[in-house]
Formats: sequence, structure tokens, C-alpha cells
Amino acid sequence: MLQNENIKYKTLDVVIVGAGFAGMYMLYKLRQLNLDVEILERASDVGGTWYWNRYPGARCDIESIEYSYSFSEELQQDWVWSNRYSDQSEILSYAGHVADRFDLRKDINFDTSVKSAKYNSDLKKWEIITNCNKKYFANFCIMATGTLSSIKEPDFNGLNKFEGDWYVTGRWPHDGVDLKGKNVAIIGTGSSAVQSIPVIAEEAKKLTVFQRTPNYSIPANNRPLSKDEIIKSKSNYSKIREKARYTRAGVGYNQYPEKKILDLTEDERIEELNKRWGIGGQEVFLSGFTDVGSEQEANDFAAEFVRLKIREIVKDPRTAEILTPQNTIGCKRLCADTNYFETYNRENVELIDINSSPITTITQEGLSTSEKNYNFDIIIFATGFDAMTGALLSIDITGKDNIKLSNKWKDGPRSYLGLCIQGFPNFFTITGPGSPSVLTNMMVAIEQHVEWIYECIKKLNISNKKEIEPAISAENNWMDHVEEVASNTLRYSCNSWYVGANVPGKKRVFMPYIGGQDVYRKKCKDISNNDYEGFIIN
Ligand code: FAD
Ligand code: N01
Repeated sequence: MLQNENIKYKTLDVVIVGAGFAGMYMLYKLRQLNLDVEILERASDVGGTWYWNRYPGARCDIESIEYSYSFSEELQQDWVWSNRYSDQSEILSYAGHVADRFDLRKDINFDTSVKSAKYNSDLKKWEIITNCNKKYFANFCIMATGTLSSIKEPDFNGLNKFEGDWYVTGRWPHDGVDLKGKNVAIIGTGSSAVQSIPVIAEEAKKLTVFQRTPNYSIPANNRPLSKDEIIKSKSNYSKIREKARYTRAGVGYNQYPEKKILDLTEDERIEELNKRWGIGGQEVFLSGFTDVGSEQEANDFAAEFVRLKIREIVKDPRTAEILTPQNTIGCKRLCADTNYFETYNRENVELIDINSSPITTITQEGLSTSEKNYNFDIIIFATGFDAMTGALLSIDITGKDNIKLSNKWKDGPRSYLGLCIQGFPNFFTITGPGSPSVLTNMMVAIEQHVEWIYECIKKLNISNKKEIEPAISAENNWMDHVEEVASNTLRYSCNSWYVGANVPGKKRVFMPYIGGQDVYRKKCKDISNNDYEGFIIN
């Protein structure tokens, strides 16, 4: 290792950006190759998503038994999850435990933001510059920067005039926020808001929810895990994990039998949907139906079922109507909640439809819609992320021949397998656009990518090769395939963050690969087994 503290540069074999679950596992794996590897991480500790998203009610919606690493049998046997869906603090403790257990922190540079990464074709090295004005030279640059890590900064007119406090769910203060006795507003009704609204409503004096588009949500039915469940899962862990790797959505534990909703009679459909609603969880409710995502009639039936549930739960008919989505169910990510719709029956909660009366400005005292002025002590923005590409494009990334990633991706992200980008040699994106990523259990997606990258770097080192990048034809074919598979689904149709519709000016492209984790995993394996077909290796 070449290091010179005075001139602040350092040479490594690999730089990983990000110390969430992806970066941590990547570091663990690459140490097995005896490489000099370090992580550069903006936060002050590990955990990524779970470090930043500390808003009230934050928890996972993939069951904890499966929303966890599978790579270490000892780890999965030792760690005990308390709940079906664990909360943010428990998941963050788990990340911290993994970091301690495998002594990861010693190779992580915290409070370090990567500003730029440039490929030097002569040296065949990446030059990575941080906010600390430190320059790293590395043979490989691995982006573990996250898919939902770049906040969509609130850009409401007049925000700087607001005299109260305001917060963003994805950057929640570490010491928490005292909401007791406060008059609170929340803008947005996506997953973050759906989780936080019931908890905030319990604490605040008054909560006013500003909703632009209503969302479908399924009861999470979260509960403490029983001793029996824990024993059962631990004694079958390797089987559960193996099954998960070869399902579409990367879940193998409480997988519900797959069927077509349209194959059932109307009574059977309702019975089946009621059963799934009772078990709870977004995975159980929809993904077991093979036609809801592709056939409008099947989708309409499931959607209407949820609409009726909302009308049953919410007592005030006008509020129920505003909360009832009319779009395709599952097109935007389905939410999982604890008492979300029930919360609107509380006296201290009010729902404002900003689709019909938009927010015009934030004021000194609160905010104004086209109809009314409101006063608040606190405004919470649960307005989402610049998903999948935001974190990557906020870094100034330059490949061969001075190609800028921002230029290459101006019409939407392009990659081979969501892993590598033509023109950007020795550069990997973990769960990048073009891979199943956010459409699956992310832990399964992360482990699959990390292991593929590990094998790839190992192979290059053994064969004394210095450079790998996709051929343009392979990249183009992959992108055509990603587009074709997506266009056959109903998910393509609505204004979701999957297509970048939540960010003004972002090109509309269905970014994740919807072909399924099982199919994708096999394709990746075939490609590496076939001498890295589609890649140019020098
Ligand atoms: P992240 O956890 O996002 O980590 C990326 C890291 O990179 C961050 O720490 C960030 O600070 C760092 N970083 C980014 N840019 C830079 C830079 N320029 N310089 C330095 N550091 C940088 N997925 C599921 O499968 N199941 C769930 O239940 C689930 N729940 C979620 C709940 C919330 C509230 C959110 C927001 C997402 C959820 N997800 C869920 C998706 C979640 O993001 C992934 O499961 C997973 O945590 C991603 O891990 P990661 O390491 O890839 O990325
Ligand atoms: O963000 P979102 P999120 N004016 O984009 C509204 C994961 N996650 O942070 O739909 C007014 O879903 C916007 O309205 P509209 C999960 O993958 C998982 O909630 O654009 N409103 C919407 O209501 C999830 O999908 C969990 O009309 C504005 C909301 O803000 C992803 O992260 C928990 C607005 C944003 O919803 C993102 O979820 C949390 C504006 N200018 C997150 N801009 C789990 O449960 C946006 N909105 C595991």
C-alpha cells in the first residue's frame, strides 16, 4: 500500500463507496482475497438506510428472518430478531453488530463523502476524490451508494421563511424530535409517511396530512416472533435462504402458494384475499398472485378489494374517499402499515387533499394551499428519494475518453446487468439500475451482486487481467431486455419512482429489472460461467 498523509493520497486495490449492507458485505468478501480495500462513507457509522431513516415508525417490510445476511451461518444462528418486521433501531443495531463481529470499521472512513471518481486509462486506476480533499487511487471502484439514499430535497417555495422546525424523514435527527403537544404537518403519503403517521398522531397534539396521491396499504400485522418461530427458522435457515435465492422476490420463508386470481370464482377470490389480508405484509398480499401484476382484470379485482377495506375502516366517508386510490395496485410500491387507515378516525388527525388544492407556499407560520392558510410548529417532509440513479449521479463520475456518467445516462440509466457500465472499466454498481434491486428482498439482491463482483475480481487477479468492461452490444441487448420485460407489466403504467416520475425532469425509464431474482441470478451465473460473455477483458 502506498500512503502519504501529507499530500493526502492513498493507493488501494479497491475503493467501495457506502457502508450500508452492500458496502459492508463487499468489504468482508474482498478481504478474503487479501486486497487492500477501504470504504468511504458519508455517515458517521454503518447501516446506510437504517442510519439515516430514523423517523417514527420506521421498520422493514420484508420479514426480518429474511431481511438479514445469509452469508454467515454463525451470524444467522446467533442473532435473534424480536419482531416479524423489526424496527429501525434493531436493524441498525444488527448492522453495528455485523461491523463489530467482522471488525469492519477499521477499514471504513466515516464522515467522508465522495465528490468525484475518474478513470485514468493510462494507469488503469480510478482516482476518487472526497470532501476531505483526499485522493484515492484504486484498481476497482465499487459503488454501494444505495438506491434510496439520495433524498429529494424539499423545494417548496418559501421554505426558508418558515419559523417553526422542519424535518425530512430520510434524514431524521439522531436525538429524535419532541412532537408532544405540537401542531404537526406531514407532506407525502408514501411508505415513509404511512409508517410514521400513526406513530406521530399518537404523540402530536394535532397532525395534518397533506396528500397528493393516495396509496394502497396492507396491514403489516407485525408482532413479536414466538420462540417456536425462531427455532423453526433457525433450524431451517439454509433451506429458507436457498429457496429465497430462487424466487422472483427473494423471499423463501412464509412464501404463500402462487396462483392466478382469475382462476378462482368470485367467492374464492374474496376468501383468498381476506386470508392474505389477515396474514398481512405486502409480500403475502400480492406477489403470490401471478396475474395481478400483468392482467388488468386481476389487478382491478385486488384493487377494489383494498378500496372496500379502506371504506370499511375509515369512518368519515369524505376522508375515506380521499384516501382511496384509483390507480393500478402494486404499480407504485405497495405499503405495509400498522393502523394507517385507522389513524384517520382519530380526532387529532386531519387529511388535506392537495391534489385538488395544491400547496402554494410555505409561510412564516405554516403553509398555504390554494384554499386555506395553516399554522404549524413542525413540518415533516416524507417526499421520497431520487431513487436508483440519484446517489450515483450526485458524484461526478468520468469514465474512459472523458465520458461523464451524467451524460451517458441523460436519457436514463444504461448498464449491463445493472452491474457494470460500458465506458467505465473496473466500475461496479451494487443493486444498480438494470438489476432486480428494489423489486426484491434487497438483502438477497445485495448478496448476489457482492458475490458476483467478488468472483469477477478474483478471476481477473488470478488470470492477471487488469481491465473489465461490458461491450456496447451486450449493454444494448440487456437494456432492450429490461425494457421489454417491464413493458409487459402493469407496473410500467403509473407515475412511480420506479420510472423516475417523482423527480421533475427525470427521464421516464423503468429502472429496475422486473424479470425476477431467480431468472436474473441464473443469467448472471451463465454469463460468468461462459467466460464473462458480453464483457471485454484485457
Ligand atoms: P444504503 O443502505 O442506502 O447505503 C448506501 C450508503 O452509501 C449510505 O450510507 C450513504 O451515506 C452512502 N453514500 C451514498 N453516496 C455517498 C457518497 N457520495 N460518498 C460517501 N458515501 C455515500 N429493502 C428491503 O428489501 N426490505 C425492506 O424492508 C426495506 N425497507 C426500507 C425502508 C426504508 C425507510 C428505506 C428508505 C428503504 C428500505 N429498503 C428495504 C431498501 C434499502 O435501501 C435496502 O434494503 C438496503 O438497506 C440498501 O443497502 P445499501 O447498502 O445498498 O444502500
Ligand atoms: O417516498 P415515496 P417514501 N408535493 O416516493 C409525495 C422504501 N421504503 O420515502 O405520489 C406534495 O414513496 C408523493 O406524492 P405523489 C420503499 O421502497 C420502505 O415514502 O408523488 N407531495 C408521495 O406521497 C418506498 O417505496 C419502507 O403524488 C409530494 C410521497 O411524497 C421508498 O422507500 C418505508 C411532493 C413520497 O413517497 C420511498 O418511500 C419507507 C410534492 N412536491 C420507505 N413530492 C418500508 O415500509 C413528493 N410528494 C419497508
